Amino acid sequence: MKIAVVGATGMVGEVMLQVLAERNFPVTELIPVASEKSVGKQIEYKGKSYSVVGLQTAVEMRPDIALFSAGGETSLAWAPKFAEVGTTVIDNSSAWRMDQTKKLVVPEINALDLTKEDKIIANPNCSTIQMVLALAPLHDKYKIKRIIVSTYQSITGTGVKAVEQLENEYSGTKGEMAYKYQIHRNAIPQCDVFEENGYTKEEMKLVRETQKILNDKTIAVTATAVRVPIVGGHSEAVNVEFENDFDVNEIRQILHNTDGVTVQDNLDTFTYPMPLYAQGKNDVFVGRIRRDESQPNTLNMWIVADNLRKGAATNTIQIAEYLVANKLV
Ligand code: 11C
Repeated sequence: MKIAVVGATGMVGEVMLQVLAERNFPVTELIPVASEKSVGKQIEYKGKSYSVVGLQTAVEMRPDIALFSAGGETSLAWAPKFAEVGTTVIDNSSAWRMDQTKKLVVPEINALDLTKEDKIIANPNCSTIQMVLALAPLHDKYKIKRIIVSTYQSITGTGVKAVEQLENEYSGTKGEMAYKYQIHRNAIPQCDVFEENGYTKEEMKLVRETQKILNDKTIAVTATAVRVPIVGGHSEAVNVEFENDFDVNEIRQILHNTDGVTVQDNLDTFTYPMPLYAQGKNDVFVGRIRRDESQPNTLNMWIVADNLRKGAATNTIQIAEYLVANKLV
């Protein structure tokens, strides 16, 4: 497979290259792509050096698959150009997610919907992926009525500028600010920009993307997304009300049997997921599974994942693996 990584010098792009290598993805030719200012820069892949090329050059090279993580504007402008030359684009930006003609895919949930005709495939937002991966099998069994989610999101979701801001704040160095406020020793109740309804874009992604991936517009979702000075991953406190009653041990068993989910839930040993330990792992970790005693059929849990892995690079590459395995590219 001739694989282009668009945004190869960015944070997610770098993890994409790592995950491709780790999973031994069948790369016969690697095309690292970035904006004009990075063209000619060298990147390493499996011990070999590759020169970064520009977008037009990459289109002309007609890759089989292009993994995009270069922001919404680049995706809107360039994904169709790749698709026109026969490349299948898997896009990690928000550009195509809510487009009715595009599939929004978490492979463990809905990869079966993919066909050869899907030339631009959308990868969901990180905070959505980790939540729906745990909720999908529970929705199948008990039918979700309503989700209340509060997130504690890693600064790596914002990108390298935010990591630099936190490092500067640690060391007391002056530098460029990625956020309006200090993030060190702080919690900022704003991820991304505000929409007209008073929610942030990140919060509304949790609403809209969840309904699309679980293919059920009746699921009510309300979210509060908070940025915290953490680098390992996103954490989420999820309260979910079902139509039907459940047994907590059965929930634990269902999650234990779910591909891509690791249950870490033992109060005797103080075992529960934490971003420090999720970092660098591809799984979604679930713990603190317990009944919400304040109303019927309602569950609380704590979901953690490395937002750059399952929340971005790993999910994108799993989609690519599915396409290859099923001869859809
Ligand atoms: C964050 N979820 O942590 C964002 C980053 O729509 O793919 C990814 C934004 C997106 O701020």
